[in-house]
Amino acid sequence: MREIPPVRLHVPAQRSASGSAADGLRDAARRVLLRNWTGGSTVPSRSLYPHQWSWDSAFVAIGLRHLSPERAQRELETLLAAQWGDGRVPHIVFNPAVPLDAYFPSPDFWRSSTAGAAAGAPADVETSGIVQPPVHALAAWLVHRADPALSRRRGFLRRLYPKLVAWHHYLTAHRDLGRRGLVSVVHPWEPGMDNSPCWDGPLARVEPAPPGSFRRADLDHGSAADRPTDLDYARYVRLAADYRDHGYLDARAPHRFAVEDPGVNALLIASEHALADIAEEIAPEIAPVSGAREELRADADAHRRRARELTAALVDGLWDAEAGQFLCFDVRSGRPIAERSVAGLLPLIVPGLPRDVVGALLDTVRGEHFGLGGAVRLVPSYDLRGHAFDPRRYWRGPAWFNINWLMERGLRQHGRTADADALRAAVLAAAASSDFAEYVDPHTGAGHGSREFSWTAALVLDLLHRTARAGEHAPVPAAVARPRARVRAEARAEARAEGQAEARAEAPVGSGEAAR
Ligand code: 9WN
Repeated sequence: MREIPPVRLHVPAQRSASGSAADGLRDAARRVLLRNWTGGSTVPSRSLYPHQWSWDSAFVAIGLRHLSPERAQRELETLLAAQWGDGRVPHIVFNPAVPLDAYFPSPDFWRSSTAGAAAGAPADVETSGIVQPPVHALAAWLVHRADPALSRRRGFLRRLYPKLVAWHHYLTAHRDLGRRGLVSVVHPWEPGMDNSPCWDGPLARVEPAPPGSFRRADLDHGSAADRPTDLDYARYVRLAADYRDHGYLDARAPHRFAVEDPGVNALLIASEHALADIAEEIAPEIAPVSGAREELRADADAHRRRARELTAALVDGLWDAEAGQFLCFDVRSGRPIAERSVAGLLPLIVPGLPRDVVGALLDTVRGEHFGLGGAVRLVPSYDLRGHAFDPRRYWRGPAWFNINWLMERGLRQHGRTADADALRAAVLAAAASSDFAEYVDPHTGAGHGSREFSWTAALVLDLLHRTARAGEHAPVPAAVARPRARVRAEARAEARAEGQAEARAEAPVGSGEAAR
């Protein structure tokens, strides 16, 4: 088994003094990422999630690139080293040094290296058998942009590109369960929004695993009032066990839960655009004699074409004009799911949406159901007026930092600069006051879940970096200020770590300038 020993880094204690609030926040975020780094990747949280998670690592890499572009590259490389032969990128890569009872379901539940052998699960590392949203190509592109010279020297994009292509191919070839040109998720953990009210209907058809047949580890660290219920867990377990018992083979598994989620599909589209950029970027690095260079240029066109086809399928299949947002679609019942999840707003990051769709989405973000700029400062995960709204329970209302980071990009991409600036400021304030919480109550900003959460810290670093480059003044609370001398010394160290990081500010996701 692969060894990823936990490393101990010296992290100076936080001090209060006169450094600027933004510097203090940056410094605190940096410390979180250093603490949560395990030598080849980052754990989402030392207590609740002590392994590597797929979409967490993508968001972490996006922030880590400002601290160490090389670590950011390694974060994604470590994840993709655990990719399966059929192209899937598993949602968890287990650290063999962590005791089995630290997280459930543990490697002995998934048994990937044996049960997943027919699907090409690696023999030398244990993983889960399900997936998470495909943010990785987008992350790889952003990481490359932080230090293109280092990236070229390490062959970062050249090595990752075929893996990312295989990953997208797995999703489009094996997961179009509804045969509507869209990707389906087969477990509530796959869209990353585990306990969304959108899953209540489809999950109700799943027979729960017997209560005594498993032991949850999450309640050792998290409050039961925040986490999914035991009944939800029993159904999660049943679905995962059924998939495993069918060799994780999509053609064989019963997939009693199959849902087209607009968030997952939107992220796939954004990542297809990023793949086009990556193909164009690496084409000149390939020897002209082989013909591979021309192939890559053709690949770039194919990625853009696929992105357009997926966008058309997204609008045809999941747009609900009356709701003013995208809805999930229950493939088993053949019906849309009448719940407003923030996943239905994430297509704002997709370039090339019809104008009326964009207009309606922007109205919905600020309207009564999501209340941005009115009832709330951060976008909630679920309808503020929904029957299942709960401001603190997992994905049933709280605001999450990765989602708000994506929404900020979406708003900015569509020219809503004032809204994007306000959202950015609110994200920074909530992260600072909650000690980088996993998520917050959208009304009060009170932190919930674990603290020192990696993607919260990483995305704070990313927002601060872009703020500094744009010369903007994001209002940041002074909760984490510390001495100026230390700030300067660490800024010098950071500059060294960043090496030749580009001084160019990023343009919005997608567009011709995708994700620069
Ligand atoms: C199951 C790690 C993950 C996130 C998910 C979040 C939560 C796991 C859990 O934590 O899910 O994958 O045990 O609840 O919902 O988005 O990737 O941070």
